[in-house]
Amino acid sequence: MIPTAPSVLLLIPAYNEELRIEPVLLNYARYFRDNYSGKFQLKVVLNGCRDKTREVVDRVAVEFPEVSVLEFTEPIGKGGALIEGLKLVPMVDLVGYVDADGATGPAAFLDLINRSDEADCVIGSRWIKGAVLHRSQTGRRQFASRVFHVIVQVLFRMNIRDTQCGAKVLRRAAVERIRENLFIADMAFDINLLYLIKRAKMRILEVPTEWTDKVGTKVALGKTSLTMLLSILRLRWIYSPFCGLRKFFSPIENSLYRKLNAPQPVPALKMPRPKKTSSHS
Ligand SMILES: Nc1nc2c(ncn2[C@@H]2O[C@H](COP(=O)(O)OP(=O)(O)O)[C@@H](O)[C@H]2O)c(=O)[nH]1
Ligand SMILES: [Mg+2]
Repeated sequence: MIPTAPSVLLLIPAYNEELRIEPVLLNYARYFRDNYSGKFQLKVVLNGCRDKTREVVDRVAVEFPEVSVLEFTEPIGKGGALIEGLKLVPMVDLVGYVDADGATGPAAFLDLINRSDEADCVIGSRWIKGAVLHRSQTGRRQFASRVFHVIVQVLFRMNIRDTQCGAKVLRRAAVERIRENLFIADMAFDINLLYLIKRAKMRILEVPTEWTDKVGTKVALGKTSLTMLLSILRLRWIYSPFCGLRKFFSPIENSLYRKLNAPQPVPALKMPRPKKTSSHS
């Protein structure tokens, strides 16, 4: 236990998670009460759930007031939910996020917090030495994720082994520097976040993590992969010298998002773009 531990806000984006979320919330709340001396808050960010996730979270919150909910009616997606949650960052020293399915347990999340003095952003990695995978993703999912990894590396040259692990911790100052330029609302949100951190020359540390893949994924592989591809191409384009041409193509982009029935990128991407801060643009 750290004696003067930083205050932590853990965000859990959740969509139709009534069957998976309750033990996760209980585990985290109990574990952090017993093992963490700093202030710990857990905020579940919901949008458009058609099941009883809200009721489940509210029930846990009665016993554990450190658990609370932020709810939106619009289909803002996982990324959109995290963008909203990150607006709460002025209240805390560290903010992190994990999936609602418990793939990352509280001890693995605390490992990331404990390394936060070494970097602006600490991310769990399933693909570096020392990682423990209790149950891996399906073969198809692993294949799609490795293809996505190669495309991300070619487009952004970030040299991060696992951009998609759902467990990340950031310092408040890091979030405040990039927050206004986050716009990817779908599952490719992490690329948006990591790329902005790299561009701002802040440090990202990959820590081997413990991971258990869970049944009941919200990822529909084909549609989600296409949406993520569209989003990272858009991100690359925005931070390229050809950014000015985008206005001619944005109606096409927008109609593609609609066809894919995907969460629309957050429109308030602030222009002008932030000053170039790294050699790779
Ligand atoms: N708020 C919100 N959360 C979402 C949405 N889609 C997925 N999530 C959450 O994002 C997290 C990752 O989804 P998950 O199914 O675990 O993906 P996987 O681990 O990559 O298979 C889970 O906590 C989901 O509930 C969404 O549209 N809105
Ligand atoms: Mg998951």
